[in-house]
Amino acid sequence: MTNSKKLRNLMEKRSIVKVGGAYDALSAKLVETSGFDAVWAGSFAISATHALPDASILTMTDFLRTTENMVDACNIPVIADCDTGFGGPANVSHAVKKYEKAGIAGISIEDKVFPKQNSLLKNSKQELLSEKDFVGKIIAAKEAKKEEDFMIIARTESLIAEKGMDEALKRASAYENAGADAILIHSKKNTPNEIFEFSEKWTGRIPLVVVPTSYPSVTINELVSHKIKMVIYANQSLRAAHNIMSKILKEIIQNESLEEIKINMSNMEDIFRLQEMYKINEQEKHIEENLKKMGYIN
Ligand code: SPV
Ligand code: MG
Repeated sequence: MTNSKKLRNLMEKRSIVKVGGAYDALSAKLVETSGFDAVWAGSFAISATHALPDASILTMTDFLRTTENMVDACNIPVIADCDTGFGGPANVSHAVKKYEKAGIAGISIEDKVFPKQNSLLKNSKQELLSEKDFVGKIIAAKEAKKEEDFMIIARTESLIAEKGMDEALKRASAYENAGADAILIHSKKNTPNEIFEFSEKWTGRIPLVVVPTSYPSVTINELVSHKIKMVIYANQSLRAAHNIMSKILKEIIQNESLEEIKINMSNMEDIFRLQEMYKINEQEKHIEENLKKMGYIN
């Protein structure tokens, strides 16, 4: 079954699809083994692991390479954050073709002007692209995909850009008409109220997706009861890794020996299992048995 079909099935079967943010194959694999339904390859986290701003600095190829590693490591579907689609409609078409070919289950594109800045950055420039131009990108995305199931998530930044609820609803509706498969409604408020208002007023047929980074107190039950079909925990894995890594490195440099380190680390066994080191031993045994049978060794 293709990854995009897997994602479509999850959208049908689950009351809410839980998506965990990742920034490389290791974190994507941990998202999978922790029980999430799908992986979010987010531009903030991937840019951060390159120690670069989340501001359309990395290229499509950079994001694709990282996301392909995640797909190769995982059995669950991977959804790629494609920012503004890397340019105009022609860039969106190209991205959709490449991402679909790489086994990515779907992409998200947002209605901001290129170059964009992270939506949650204080005092940042948050300029919306015209509705018409973004609809053009959705048409390009829809026409470029080969598989019907490949999911095109249209993300409106109307609330981030403080353009109001009516604008958000009008744009979401236009994006549905243009062929989007889901609407990501993003908010920078520290309560879920405007997301709930949006969902209550939303009369479209396609599902709603949210990223509750700025309103972390929202519960799964509240999201489900407000008809939210997908929740993306976009950057917690990155922030956790950054936190623990900074602490442990400081401890190591300040202490005489590793024995004095108080912070828990995973042991090497945990990592060996994740990278499937033991499979190599099994394979070697298997090859040896075959070589014996074939008379190459005794
Ligand atoms: C990301 O994870 O890159 C996102 C979500 O796009 S946010 O950082 O909130 O913009
Ligand atoms: Mg992003």
